[in-house]
Amino acid sequence: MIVRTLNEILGTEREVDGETWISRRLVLADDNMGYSVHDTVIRAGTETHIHYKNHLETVYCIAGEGEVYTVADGRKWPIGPDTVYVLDQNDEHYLRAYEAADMRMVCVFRPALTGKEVHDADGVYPAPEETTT
Ligand code: 9YT
Repeated sequence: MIVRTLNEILGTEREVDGETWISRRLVLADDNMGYSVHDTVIRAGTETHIHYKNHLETVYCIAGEGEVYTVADGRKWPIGPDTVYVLDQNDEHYLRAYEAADMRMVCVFRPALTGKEVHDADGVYPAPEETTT
């Protein structure tokens, strides 16, 4: 069994700063679970363009308020505590955190991230070289 705390990964290479967000990667590809799990803070007052063409992501919001704008249908989805959104179509979107407070999200990626990824200019993470799923 693996046991890990947020506190012990803060300040290590498992903590990745994407400017508008900071991702604390609790479970990664080398744990061989087929998915990765991140505790991610979205900085208040920011907008992030995201298009995970190579990954599926589920995001559960536990704090803060914001919205997701999905490009394909032009819809705005309010996101706040106790709300999950599921990017089951590799949906291109804009994630906006309102000014009042940072958002805190639990993110699950399949296939798992290796831990080194940051978004490219199109909001994409590169495809994994190999996956366990
Ligand atoms: C919610 C979201 O997609 N934020 C961007 C960062 C990403 N989830 C990560 O790597 O933790």
